[in-house]
Amino acid sequence: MGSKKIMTLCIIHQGNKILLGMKKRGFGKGRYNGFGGKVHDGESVEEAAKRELIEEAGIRCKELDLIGVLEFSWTNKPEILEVHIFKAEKIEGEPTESEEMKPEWFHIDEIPFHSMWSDDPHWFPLFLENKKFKGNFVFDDSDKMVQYNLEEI
Ligand code: 6U4
Repeated sequence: MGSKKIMTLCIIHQGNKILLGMKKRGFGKGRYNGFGGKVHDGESVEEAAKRELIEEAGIRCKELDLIGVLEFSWTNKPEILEVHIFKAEKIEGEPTESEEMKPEWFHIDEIPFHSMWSDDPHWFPLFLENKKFKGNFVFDDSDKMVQYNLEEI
């Protein structure tokens, strides 16, 4: 039986810069990504996204926009991740390093795709233009992308 985990991913986008974090431990270690994690029992997906922003980057955010939903799966395991991707513009507080993430601002022309998940170059252009999307990506056992579908909605 496959199990589906609902997760959040939140990227701060202010003008021509975005805030990413270098993941310091666990799943996706050594890659830059937005902030996020598993949705806990009893909280909404948006509440989870806000909680993870506080926990991982030390910033609060009142308004989040859901831009995309992506499903990630692997050829060698039954797990499926359903990741809800949010954008925030206004934040309260200064991004602060946590045990899990080291936050860093990037110009949108210098996004470090070579150090990110390989699906990111596909959907980031839509994200940056506020175009809503959904899709799914399949990886092999070394996290190489072997198949994908992506559509604007
Ligand atoms: P918590 O609740 O923080 O313990 P945990 O199970 O540790 O959650 P975590 O923090 O490792 O999850 O979250 C993984 C993060 O990586 C989520 O924000 C979703 C994101 N993610 C997973 N696969 C991804 C992929 N292929 N591309 C991408 N982000 C991905 O851009």
